[in-house]
Amino acid sequence: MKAIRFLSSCSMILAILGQPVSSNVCSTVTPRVRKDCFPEPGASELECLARNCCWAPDNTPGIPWCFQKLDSCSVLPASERIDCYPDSGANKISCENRGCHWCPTNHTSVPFCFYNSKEEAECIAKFPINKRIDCYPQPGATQEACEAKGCFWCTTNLANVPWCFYSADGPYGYYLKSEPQKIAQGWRVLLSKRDTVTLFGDDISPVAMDIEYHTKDRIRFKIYDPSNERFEVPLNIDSPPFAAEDPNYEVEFINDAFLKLRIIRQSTGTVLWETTFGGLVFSNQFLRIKAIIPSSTIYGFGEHEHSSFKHNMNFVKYGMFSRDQSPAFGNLYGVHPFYMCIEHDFNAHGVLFLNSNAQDVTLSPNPSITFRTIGGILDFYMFMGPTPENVIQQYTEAIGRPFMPPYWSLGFHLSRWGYNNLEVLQDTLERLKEFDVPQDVQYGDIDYMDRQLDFTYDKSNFFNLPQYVKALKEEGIRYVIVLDPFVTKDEPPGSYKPYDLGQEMGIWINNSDGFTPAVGKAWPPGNSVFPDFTNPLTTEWWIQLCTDFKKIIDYDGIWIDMNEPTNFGTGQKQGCALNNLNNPPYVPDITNRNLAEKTLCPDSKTYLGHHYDTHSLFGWSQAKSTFYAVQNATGKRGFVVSRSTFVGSGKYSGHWLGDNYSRWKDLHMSIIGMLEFNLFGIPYVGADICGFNEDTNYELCLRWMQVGAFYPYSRNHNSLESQEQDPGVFGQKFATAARTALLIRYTLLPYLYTLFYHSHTKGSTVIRGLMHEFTSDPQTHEIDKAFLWGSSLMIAPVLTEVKLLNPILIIRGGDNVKCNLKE
Ligand code: MIG
Repeated sequence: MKAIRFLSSCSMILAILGQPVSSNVCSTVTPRVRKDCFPEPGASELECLARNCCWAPDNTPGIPWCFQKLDSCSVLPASERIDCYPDSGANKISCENRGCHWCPTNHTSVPFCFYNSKEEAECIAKFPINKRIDCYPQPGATQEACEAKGCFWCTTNLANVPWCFYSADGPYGYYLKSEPQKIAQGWRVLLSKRDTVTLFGDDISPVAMDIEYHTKDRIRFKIYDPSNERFEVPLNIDSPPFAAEDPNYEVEFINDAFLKLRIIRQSTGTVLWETTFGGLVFSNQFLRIKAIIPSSTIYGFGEHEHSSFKHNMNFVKYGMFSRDQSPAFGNLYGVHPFYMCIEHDFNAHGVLFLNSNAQDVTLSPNPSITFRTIGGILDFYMFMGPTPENVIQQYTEAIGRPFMPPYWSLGFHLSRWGYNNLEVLQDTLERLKEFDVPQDVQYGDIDYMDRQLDFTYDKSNFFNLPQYVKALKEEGIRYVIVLDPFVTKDEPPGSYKPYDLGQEMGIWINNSDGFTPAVGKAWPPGNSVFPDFTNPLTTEWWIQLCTDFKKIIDYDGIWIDMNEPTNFGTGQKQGCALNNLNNPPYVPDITNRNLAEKTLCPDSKTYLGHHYDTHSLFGWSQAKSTFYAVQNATGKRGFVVSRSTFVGSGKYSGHWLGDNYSRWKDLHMSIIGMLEFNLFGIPYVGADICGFNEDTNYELCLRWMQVGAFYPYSRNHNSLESQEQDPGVFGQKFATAARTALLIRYTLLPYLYTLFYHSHTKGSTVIRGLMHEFTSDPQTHEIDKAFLWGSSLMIAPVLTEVKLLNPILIIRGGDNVKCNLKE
């Protein structure tokens, strides 16, 4: 075992002062990059301008009307720039690390690296931005409130640099309480809090940090409360009894004026992670840790819609808390606090932050990453790679290897919400057959159900569904049913077994009292209760229902939806009480900063703890139960796709990227989403081909069929109100083109199946970015419009509209109703 080394360090501060300035760049700030300057309610133009911010109303929800002046290059005429880098060696990175603006021009006489105001220059001189530790993470900071906490106030035009802060070099945060102690798996360190600054009170001290040398390529470091148990994610990653020998990493503790932890790649000396404990916060409902990382080439964090695979590190903040949310900027259905980083010499490593509480992460250009969560512990795992594939293999070794999908599930799947009756479903499948479009799987969405009640079917509109499913199966087409997690409590007693049995078994999520069921509202008539899949009894209940239903509809797999879990209101019917779980002092940067919105109150009780802690685990725990239920019911390998996922879900389910839009942009985003889920250990992934929300069109849908033919999970799915978009509906020409693309897929299925086998046995990705295979070529690092199947096949699709030479407008139906736009 390597000893922890104790080193000392020193740092230099540089600063230059300048002159006052003023200007207005508001019109150059695009709505998307606006940074809120008036987070509290009731902004008016006058009050906004008084803050020296820009005012521009915008109808898009979530876009601030009052925002900071951010376009730092044009804030000032170039001649008025205040030089920030009179010494030599300025470049974008060195300049921005100093906290200044980097805007090269054609005139060498004006500074390229500069301050925009005297105030900024003075602030940065005293408090370099990379030494600022946010002292007011919640919105609405004012100078008074800031200074009352004992923190410094100093505004800047730079995006997301804290205005209220303390200094990384000051006597803050935690210090070493006693010499590190050896434990069997590594080291234990006790840290004590200095009581100079508290952000939200309730700070825990001392805290313990364990550093466990799990394998040669996996190290864990966790900070926890040694005297009280706190919530921990029940993932059970193997923790070997003794420290691994000859690890590929080293750990350094630097007990200088500022206590630091470093994790270093043994072979190269690269510092992969550096934390200064002056910035550590470990209070009951706010935990924060910041790490300096070795490069800004990072990938991962989810579930979000990212506009590029390689992250923008320019102070981007991502919230994570599972939410029923169509892809948009914000927290989506699943939670994956995992990233992969490519170092300067092209080695790769990965980091998991194993925490299920509502959280957000900020990526800063230093480069650094700040993690903030409102519960649990700070539990990190690092995977040493050194190739991107090795990183994911090591990651899935820890969290669980992906399930082995049945061969049939690699074929083409067809779905929609709103066939509404069996005839429409039959007609749709008939035209696929007529045009010889291959199809292996058909779905039943909630419209097959009787009044959207799980484990029923609509006996009038889908009268012959059981027989039809049997007939499909004779033709080799599998059938997958959707199931929602909510169960109505308002059917006549004795008439709806899912409720009656669940009630008898006591398996619902409860209110805060721990025994009355939490009641919300969802699709089924009446009000609904929510099964608690963290309770092992719930799995028994679910297996029984799924097995019973298999005798009625002979399904082959289960599609689990709405499992964030979704509730149509905000919290239970009666609302959420005022308490510290429902109203924590800090709410991470999640949509509308509301933990109960579209779900249950955080103080609801599940078997494993409060919903506050377990909310984002719902989809994961349900996927696990459903996987066993499908195996039990079908006696086969098991096929589950889940909307909500968490770290480790890939062991039990695949995933589709949710309710996307029939827009060209979404076609590109689907590739990024798939690449990310391959990093998350969920390689069986795809987006709704042709787009879910809104009407698609001929060209978009055709291109999407062509790209979708190479999704690991290839399913065309559509929403209730949208025009039909199956590959038969646009007529012969379209169908032939779709068939051609799908036949390439079918020809390659043995290769795809082998890739899944490797993912299941070794944890490899199935589709991967070009950077996985050509890591040492930095040009590949940003490529996200093309992707690879394994190591040997590149797909470089058309993702933009070219207005097909002979554009065809389809109204509805087959060839007979198309008309040529030019005619
Ligand atoms: O409130 O089951 O993401 O794929 O078609 C909508 C109906 C519920 C959301 C899913 C979508 C599905 C739809 N569901």
